[in-house]
Amino acid sequence: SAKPSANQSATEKPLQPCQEMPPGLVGRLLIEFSSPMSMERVQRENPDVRQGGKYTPPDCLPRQKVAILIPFRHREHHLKYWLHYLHPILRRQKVAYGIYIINQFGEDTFNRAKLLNVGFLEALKDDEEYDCFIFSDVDLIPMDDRNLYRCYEQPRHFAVGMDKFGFRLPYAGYFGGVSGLSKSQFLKINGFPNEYWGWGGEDDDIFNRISLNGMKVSRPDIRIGRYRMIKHERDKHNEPNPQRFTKIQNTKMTMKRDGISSLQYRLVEVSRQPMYTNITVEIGRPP
Ligand code: UDH
Ligand code: NGS
Repeated sequence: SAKPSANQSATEKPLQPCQEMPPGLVGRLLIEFSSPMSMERVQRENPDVRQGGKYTPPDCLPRQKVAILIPFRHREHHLKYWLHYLHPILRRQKVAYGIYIINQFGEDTFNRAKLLNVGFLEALKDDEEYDCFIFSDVDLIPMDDRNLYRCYEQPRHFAVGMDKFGFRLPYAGYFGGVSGLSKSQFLKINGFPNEYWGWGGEDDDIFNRISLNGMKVSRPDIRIGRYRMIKHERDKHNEPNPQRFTKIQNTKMTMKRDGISSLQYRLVEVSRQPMYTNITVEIGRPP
């Protein structure tokens, strides 16, 4: 007979696998951004989150280990709300997870997809057991905790009904906002493109990669996949990329050479905060 492990005394029953549909979910949530938020409050309300923004369910064996990656620069205000809402939701969803902020160093043009590629490799360096990667904008909060942040048989698009689009999918191939791929799905598409500088198109390129590699995007029901976006003005140094329309026509040719296989960056700092791990990275600038 097996010896009891450290967190499982002889008198306790062995942990059972977490249920497919966790019993503690509450469904539709009230999300608002008018009351002020502070990191102290987030910490106070989430005492069971470990240093670096890590969590493991105490009462069942999680089926997946999920790294949540957020592309980031100068959005501290949004991050507080994101952590305030997401930690309790993710806890109820009963997966093991870690939160990673991928912070672009310097003031050159922003590059969302390249930051997410960096996040994939750096999260695996931190913990090689991650088997699922969820990519979330910092300003998007799910309005229903039945929208389960985990990986599926097919690449997942979570943000199907955003308030700014009248809670509808803006177009059939939309893959923006919040998405998730297992490690093998991500590697199958050679990760994300590194060559989309500035705003737009990188999510469409990722959608193309998925389709071109014989996979099909899966989504939650539109009634469950609802999101609120924190309103904001366009950021500096993230202007619409004029090359995006021609680039998304060429995914089939570019995906083999441009991706996780060709990623280059310089790590500036990794710092473990109580509610998240901060990875600051220099990713260069457009040619
Ligand atoms: N991001 C940053 N910092 C930046 C730019 C982008 O953190 O300077 C991250 C952040 O996670 C953000 C995501 O990248 O949620 C996507 O960028 P975005 O929020 O700029 O894209 P979105 O489509 O907005 O939400 C585009 C500008 C809309 C202007 C509307 C003015 N009313
Ligand atoms: C498409 C963009 C996507 C973007 C989506 C929603 O047109 O990157 O709009 O944008 N594709 C191209 O520009 C080629 S939004 O309304 O959120 O600003 O995600």
